[in-house]
Amino acid sequence: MRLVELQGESDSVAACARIGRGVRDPNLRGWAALLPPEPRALIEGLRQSGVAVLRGEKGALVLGSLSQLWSAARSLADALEDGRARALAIDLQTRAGRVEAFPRPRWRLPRSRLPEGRVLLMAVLNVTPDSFSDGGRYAAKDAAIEHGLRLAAEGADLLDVGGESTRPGSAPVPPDEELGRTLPVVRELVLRARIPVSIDTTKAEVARAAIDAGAEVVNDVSGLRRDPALAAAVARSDAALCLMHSRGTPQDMQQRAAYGDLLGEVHDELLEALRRGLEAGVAEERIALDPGLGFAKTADHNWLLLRRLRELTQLGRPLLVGASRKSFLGKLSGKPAAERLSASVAAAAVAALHGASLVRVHDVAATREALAVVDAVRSSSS
Ligand code: HH2
Repeated sequence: MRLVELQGESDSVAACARIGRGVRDPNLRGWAALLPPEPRALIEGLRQSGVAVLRGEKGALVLGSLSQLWSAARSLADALEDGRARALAIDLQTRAGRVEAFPRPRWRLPRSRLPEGRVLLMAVLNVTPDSFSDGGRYAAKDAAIEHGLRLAAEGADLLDVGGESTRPGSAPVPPDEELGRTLPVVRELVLRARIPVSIDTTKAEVARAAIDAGAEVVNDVSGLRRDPALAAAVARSDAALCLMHSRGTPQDMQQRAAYGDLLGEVHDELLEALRRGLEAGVAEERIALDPGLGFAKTADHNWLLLRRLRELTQLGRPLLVGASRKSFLGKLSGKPAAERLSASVAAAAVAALHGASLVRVHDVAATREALAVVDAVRSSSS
């Protein structure tokens, strides 16, 4: 079961195909629940409660506003006798409530309290020789610390320190080298930056040392797929965790950018990542999720994820989105990474408007100004 937002013809036709309808209606719009064909009691109950139901061979599409879907599911959650039907009704009610919920769910960090009521900025600090946009600029410890302090002064809410580039085709870095790059920077910024520090790593060894040095967040671009010891290392501490969607490794991820149903597959794989974290003992309130723009995604996949990002809020966790300076933005303008500021700021604003709780950016001051506009628009009242 999953909620989908039908914004245009292609969404409508794809949703009809998903439920196995012979005739595909291009004119369906708004929110819809994609349900399995059984149990019929649930689908019949929803129909009787007044929402529109379309059936197909493989499932049913239940159309209505989020509040209509929520109310219909809530009445059925009380009334249905069949256990599976009731569980699906509760799931539908929960998901519709999550998409509507504002403020968005909190992300709990061990010591710092993140500001509430606005979209937050995670600033990128790559202590690497080869990152795609700033590789080599902050590879020396002092330059990295100085840059981190500047990003904090510009208004970042978190600093994400990385010691291994994850750009497509990048070579893996041994843990001791990654530690040598990041640990002195994490240690110093924890003392001086006055905002929480995150470690961007897929390795338990690096995460453990960074947490011991005071990092409050572990940002794992593999979504707990790469190092089986990472989840337990985070669970043993009280650190927060960001789980990003990707497939394969940076070496082969772009060959894996093939989806039959992009939103559905990213949703399901993020849910699996969330479950891996929960099963290892990380508290749900400490986990944020990220669709992973540019990771096992083509440019078209990234645009579609940005357009329909709101659907991922049904997972009930804060969403972090990183579009900053990525190559899909350069494809539009033909500009190199260092000249993608306007496009990056626009993408951050779109993500914020479509449900992101945090954006991961290189350019803090400019993004901050743009997000103030988004927050003002969103909180305006009639
Ligand atoms: N993108 C990059 C790295 N880490 N983490 C999250 N959660 N989300 C992202 O989108 C994300 C990320 C890639 O960007 P960058 O760090 O600038 O480059 P590189 O991997 O080359 O160091």
